[in-house]
Amino acid sequence: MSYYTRVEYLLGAWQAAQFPDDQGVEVAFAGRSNSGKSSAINAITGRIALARTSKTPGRTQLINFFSMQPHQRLVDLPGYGFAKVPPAMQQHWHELMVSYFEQRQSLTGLVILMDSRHPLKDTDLQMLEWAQQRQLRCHILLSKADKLTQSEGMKVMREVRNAVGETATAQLFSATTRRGVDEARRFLDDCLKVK
Ligand SMILES: Nc1nc2c(ncn2[C@@H]2O[C@H](COP(=O)(O)OP(=O)(O)OP(=O)(O)O)[C@@H](O)[C@H]2O)c(=O)[nH]1
Ligand SMILES: [Mg+2]
Repeated sequence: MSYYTRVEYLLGAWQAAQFPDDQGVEVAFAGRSNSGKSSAINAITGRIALARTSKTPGRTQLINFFSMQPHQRLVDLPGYGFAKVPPAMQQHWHELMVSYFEQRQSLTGLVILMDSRHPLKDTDLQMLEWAQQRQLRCHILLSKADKLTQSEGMKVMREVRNAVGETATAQLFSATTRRGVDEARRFLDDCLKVK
């Protein structure tokens, strides 16, 4: 059994003051609203309803922290790029994300979820740039790969790998079929070695 199954919900933070102690290591999951971040965390940890998923974009408004062991965490970030969110909320989201990325010493890796049918949007590129500025290891999950044929999947993976170059690694992923779970865990394993 994988140690990811030992994961537990820690807390949801609406402000930086609520983040758990900045000790140990953590990997954050970022991506557009509805890209499948919460579903990916559930698939990777093998826990069906650990992170709440929704058909309504913008559901996860908090930064949700989960821990496998003390000082070893996965972080479900609120989705970006959802136009129907009121401007004040977008502003709050932006400030919360900036303070998270600027402060968080324990952040050792970033997973960016992109719907494999709509990858590389402007907001995804901005997230990649933040990761680069922070010199964070970055891995792209091309999600919902079950919606693509084999050849469509290969094509999108080639395109994304070409576009991001050395900035990030990328793979196809499906929370529904669990395709790519082992590969995703290998990235997490590398980032989550307790310092
Ligand atoms: N077919 C398919 N649907 C998926 C997959 N992963 C997620 N979904 C669906 O996509 C929708 C959004 O998934 P979530 O995991 O809630 O997405 P999220 O990125 O956490 O969304 P926010 O928290 O709103 O930003 C849900 O209806 C999921 O069931 C997948 O691998 N395959
Ligand atoms: Mg979510």
